[in-house]
Amino acid sequence: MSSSSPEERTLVLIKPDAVRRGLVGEIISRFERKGLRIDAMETRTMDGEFADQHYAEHVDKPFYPPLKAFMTGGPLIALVLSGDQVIEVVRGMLGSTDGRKAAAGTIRGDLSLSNRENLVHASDSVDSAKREIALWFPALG
Ligand code: FUP
Repeated sequence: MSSSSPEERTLVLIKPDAVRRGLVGEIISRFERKGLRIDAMETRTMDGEFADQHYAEHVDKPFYPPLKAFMTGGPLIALVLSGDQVIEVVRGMLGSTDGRKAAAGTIRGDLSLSNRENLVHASDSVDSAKREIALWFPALG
């Protein structure tokens, strides 16, 4: 790897429940304290079409209609974070999908009691990070 190669990147969404509950600062500060860098950050509100693109792998699942309503129901914060093994590191910081089951010490484990309103999304693989960064921040893709 040449010294000019960028470090690994991931796409993170601080979801509408976190914005509504005033947890944006708490969540971003955990990422900063971990040593991750913020390469992009913007407040956005998703429309239905964009949600279908973002959640392409879930659109046919039974939980998708309420998930879509939740995710399009208010502003969220979209970020691109970078750092060593950032994809796996951030997934570990989030904890399991269901906040009721997520381990204490994780963002969802400490702050969420829901399987849907679970505060944060983060890319789950190199391929999904590439796809999601290109979708949300085409200039960085
Ligand atoms: P995660 O990778 O942990 O964000 O979880 P998934 O990709 O499996 O699911 C994406 C989102 O769908 C979750 F963040 C919350 C929502 N979801 C539900 O609402 N109900 C479910 O049963 C599973 C997921």
